[in-house]
Amino acid sequence: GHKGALLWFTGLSGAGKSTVANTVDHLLHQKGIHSFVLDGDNIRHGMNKNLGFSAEDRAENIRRIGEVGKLFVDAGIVTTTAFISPYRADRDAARALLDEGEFVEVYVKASLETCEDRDPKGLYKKARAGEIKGFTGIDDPYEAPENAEIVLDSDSKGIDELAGEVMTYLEEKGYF
Ligand code: GGZ
Repeated sequence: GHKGALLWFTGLSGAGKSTVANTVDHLLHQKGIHSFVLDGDNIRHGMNKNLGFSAEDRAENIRRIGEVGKLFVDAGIVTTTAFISPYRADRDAARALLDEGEFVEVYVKASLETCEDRDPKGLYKKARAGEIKGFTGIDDPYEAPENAEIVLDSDSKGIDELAGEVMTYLEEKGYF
């Protein structure tokens, strides 16, 4: 099997990227696989706290995460990233940093309606009210993946089932 891998989660705010990524991370740990999660908590609040949400800043956010993710993979760690990463070109640039098979794009697919209904932080409500400008899915684009290795149906399935689908993919493809 492969040593490291970069599991690149993408999807709207509220789709469940972080939750599924953390569950996968937990399941990998249980199997004795060295894994780590890169998400807003440890990246946007630290290394990338000088970046906002313009297209340029999102591109730079994703570029740095791709570079850091590559370092983790080179260290033999199965790494999950949980960022909206709305632009296809930015995701493809991250993919291009890794070797064939090391980059696994995981599209956490949820309709805008689902995400707005969940609205765990009340951000969609603020975006609808015009209090946040350029919110992904409301007045900023999300370019859905066309060739993601894994597509997770977050409209109709729960966290544990979706995490299980990621584990099954990794097992079937010989990652562990
Ligand atoms: C989208 C925003 C925005 C705007 C703040 N658009 O639900 P959250 O809160 O935790 O997830 C969102 C997070 C998105 O940061 P990412 O680093 O994943 O974005 S990107 O990959 O596009 O760089 C949301 C919050 O930050 N947030 N303003 N305008 N999400």
